[in-house]
Amino acid sequence: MQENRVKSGVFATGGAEAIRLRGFDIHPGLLNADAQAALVEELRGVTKAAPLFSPVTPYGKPMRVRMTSMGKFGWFSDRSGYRYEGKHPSGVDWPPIPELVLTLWRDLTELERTPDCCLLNFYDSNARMGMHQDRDEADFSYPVVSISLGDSALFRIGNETRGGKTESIWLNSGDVVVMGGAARLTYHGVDRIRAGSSTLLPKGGRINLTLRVVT
Ligand SMILES: O=C(O)CCC(=O)C(=O)O
Repeated sequence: MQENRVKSGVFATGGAEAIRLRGFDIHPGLLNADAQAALVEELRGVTKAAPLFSPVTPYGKPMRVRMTSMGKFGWFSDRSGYRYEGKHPSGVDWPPIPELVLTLWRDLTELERTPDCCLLNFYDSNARMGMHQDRDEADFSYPVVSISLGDSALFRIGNETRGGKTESIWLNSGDVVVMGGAARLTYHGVDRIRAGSSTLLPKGGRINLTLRVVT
């Protein structure tokens, strides 16, 4: 168990203690209901300016999640490979990362450096994400911070190499995960979404935000 390190008080419910699972720090319910609703409202503006799109893997397979990004860079994939791009596929700049999210990053990581990408993944009830490492960034000493909003997701954590035994945990709306330190390159993925488990998003589904230092 780890102490909940969030200091600003704008997010914390003051409730559950952090759970450490295979080096990932999971903060259950760190974003309270008001913070979740405020964030979803901001994200509505984000997806209006930089709409969700369905990327294709380098193998030509459409990904099951739809996505967009905020910040200086956005994550992108097509037949040329996985990478970060300076613009949305439509040619517009990626919208700025919401201040609420940057405050959360600063409070949790205590780092001077702020993320230059906030990737937004939208999962409908059939979407999932295969086991993978986040390794398109230049410096793995910076953590990736993940925020869950909406329906719950079964999150699987593996090892530093593909395969082997794994452990899973349900991530619920408002939960925040810090993937850093020795676990920064640990394989992880989402096996399934529990449809109807949250009322945060009127049409259902799940939003996951991941904050990344790219360069
Ligand atoms: O949706 C999640 O909880 C994880 C997202 C993820 O692994 C990623 O964006 O690389």
